[in-house]
Order: sequence, then C-alpha cells, then structure tokens
Amino acid sequence: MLTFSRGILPRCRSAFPSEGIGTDTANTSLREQRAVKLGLGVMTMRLLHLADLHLGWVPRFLGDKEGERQRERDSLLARAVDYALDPAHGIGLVLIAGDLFESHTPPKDLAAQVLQELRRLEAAGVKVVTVPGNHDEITYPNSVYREMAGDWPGVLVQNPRPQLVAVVPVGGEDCYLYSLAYTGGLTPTAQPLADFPRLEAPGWHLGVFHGSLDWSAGDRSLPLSSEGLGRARYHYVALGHLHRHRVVALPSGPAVYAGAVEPKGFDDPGVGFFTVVTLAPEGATIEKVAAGARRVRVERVDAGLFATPAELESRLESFADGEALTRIVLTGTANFPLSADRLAERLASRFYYLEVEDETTTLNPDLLVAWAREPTIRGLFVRRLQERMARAETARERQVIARALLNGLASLRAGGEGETRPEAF
Ligand SMILES: [Mn+2]
Repeated sequence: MLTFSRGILPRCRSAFPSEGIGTDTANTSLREQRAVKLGLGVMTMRLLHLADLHLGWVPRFLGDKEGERQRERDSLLARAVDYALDPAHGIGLVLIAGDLFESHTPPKDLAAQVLQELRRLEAAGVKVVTVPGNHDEITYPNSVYREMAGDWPGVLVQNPRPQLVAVVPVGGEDCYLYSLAYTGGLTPTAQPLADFPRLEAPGWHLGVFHGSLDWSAGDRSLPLSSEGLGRARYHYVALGHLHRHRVVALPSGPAVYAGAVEPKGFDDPGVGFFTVVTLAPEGATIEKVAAGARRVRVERVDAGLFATPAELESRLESFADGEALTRIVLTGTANFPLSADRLAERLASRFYYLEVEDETTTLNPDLLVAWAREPTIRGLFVRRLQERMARAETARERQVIARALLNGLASLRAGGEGETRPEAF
C-alpha cells in the first residue's frame, strides 16, 4: 500500500509501516533488519531518471531562432550530467528511459556529443543505463544504437524481451536492472507486457521501460501492464514515452514517467524539471529539480473586453516576455474586426517568440433567425435571449447578453464536454 505524505513533493512509502522507522542513525539496526527481511536495499541511493529528451529535434517554427534554440535544447543532456556529477547531489545512477534522440539516425556530431557526455558519467563512477525508445528505435540496422553499440558508455539495453540487463553496485548496494529495447517484429506487443523477471536477492530492483502503462498507444509502441509490474515488486520503475510527469503507485514502489524536460512547443510544453529519486528502506522520494528549460506560456484574453484595437493591443503588449515561448489566445466576441497574424507581427519584437490565436466567435444572423424558429431547447434559448437583447438599455448589457448567447450555443453544441488536447509522445 502506498501513501503520499510530507512536504510539497510526493513521498512514496512502500513496504514499511511508519512507526519507529526514521532516517536517523538510532534506528539503523532496526531498519537494516527489516530491510534484509523484505529484500530491500539498506543504504539510501539517489538516481537521476531521464526520458524523452528528443535530442536533435528541429524547432522549425522558430524561424531565425531555429538554430540557436536547437543548440540550447540539445544542451539538456550536458545540464543533466552536470547535475549528476555535482557531489552535493549524491547521484549514483542515471537512467535514460527511451527517446534520448528524436530519431534513430541522429546527426553524427550530435551522437558523438552524447557519447562524450555519457563518458563523463562513466569516468566519474556514476552508472548510466540507456534504453532505446520508439522515436530512436533500435529495430533498424542503421539505428544509432546498433552502429554505436560497441562504444556506448555504461549499459546499453538491446534485448527485445524483458530481462535482467545488469547488476551494478551503487553506494555499497547491488542494483538489479530489468529492461528491454522495443524491437519491431521481436518484442511481443499484441497484449500488454505482464511477465517481468525479478531475482530474489538483497539490493535494489529497478525496472526501466519505454512504453504505455495501461493504455494502448497503437503500433510501434510497447504496452505495459501495471498489474504485471506490480507482481515484479520493483522498488522503482523508470518509465518513458508519456511527456507529462506521472506517478503511479504500485505495491512495492512507484512507476514514474519523468516527462519530457525541455519543451518542443505549445502542444508538447515539457515539464521543466529533472526527476531525482531517493530510494531508502522506508520508500522512494521523488524530487523535481529545476532543469533550466525554456518556459512555455499560454495566456487567454477575452477580446470582448476591449472597445478599440489599440486597447486590445496594449493589453497584449503587457505580456511582453523575452524568455518564454508565448501563445496568446483571443476569446469572446470582439467588438471590431481583428487579425491575429497582424497583432503577432506588430508585437513580435517584445517577445522571444509570440503566437496569437484567434478563437473569438461571431454569430451568423441568418442562422440565429433559423434557430429562433426551432421547437427545440436551442430555439427556446435563442428566443429568450433575443427578447432580453431587445429590452437591453446599454451597450455593455447587450455585450453581456451576446456573450451569454454564444457561450450557451457553444455548450449546447458540445454537449457540455470540455476540450481535449492530443497527448505528446
Ligand atoms: Mn517521446
């Protein structure tokens, strides 16, 4: 059973009842006895969990900032390695759970840089495990993971079915790593993967997988069963594929999607932090550490609140931001014709990147006349509001009724359902 408590960040308690168990030395011997009994590690271990870096992705929509932003985004691994190598952070293990690269054939110089970064970890005695994903599939003969396998620092997972891939000593404890590299035609995907190996040996037992936990993500991706992972009793499961951060409580420890750190754009905004995990006999603690990623900002502005184009423009200007990728969505019913593209052009110099989207709505008067005649709820609604409109005495009142009419028609059309966005992987 897992509960979260303590502080802002979730603290996952796994096998232990909380009484009498502390992190102070007075309880060490009791802790050790229980840990050994339960087959857990005794020492505390800290790891950096990375996934979905998508290095080599090209931000084409950024125009003249494309190259600069790509280099900045691709420096993410160097930042992660710097974090892991700082002795104050005590990181003993780095897990890369798939989609390190945007494609299975990244540019040669980028692949060389990545190897250099991973070698820095190896040279400092920090273990690193790399799992290929579905963007950077190992399946193809020209996959970077096949071509560079001989030079790859640390553990490169290549087996197509789940197995114990390595036992590495971390902080005086053995760490058992279970993983697979999704390989088209070899990895079974008809059913969610539910049989996972697990040795009975003292130490930490960790799963590292790139796949979809309890949802079907279609072809060329690996479905994973949380029930199966629960049966394997891993102390931590490092997942990749979902670009949002997500923690799923399993009986022996959490399964966690680290999430993509750096944004691609507004539909794939990144989480902005590194997932740092402390494993201790009393459970796993997950920390979110700021990763110096570029921010994504979305603001919604009701255009109906402005009487003139100049007023609207000055409101948009107040969002001026030289750092974030900014999208301003105009909503409501505008009181004048507007061009989102022209607004974006005029304000571009005040922003690192600005996109203005026009979601304002206008009503077709002929359609309203037709609806008002309908013997339906919609007809009744339109007639009522038209009557109120006729009685309205001020422009502001008419504006409010017009908005109510639009909103009401929109919710009648949508059947009350909220907007859904596509998920990024
Ligand atoms: Mn991905």
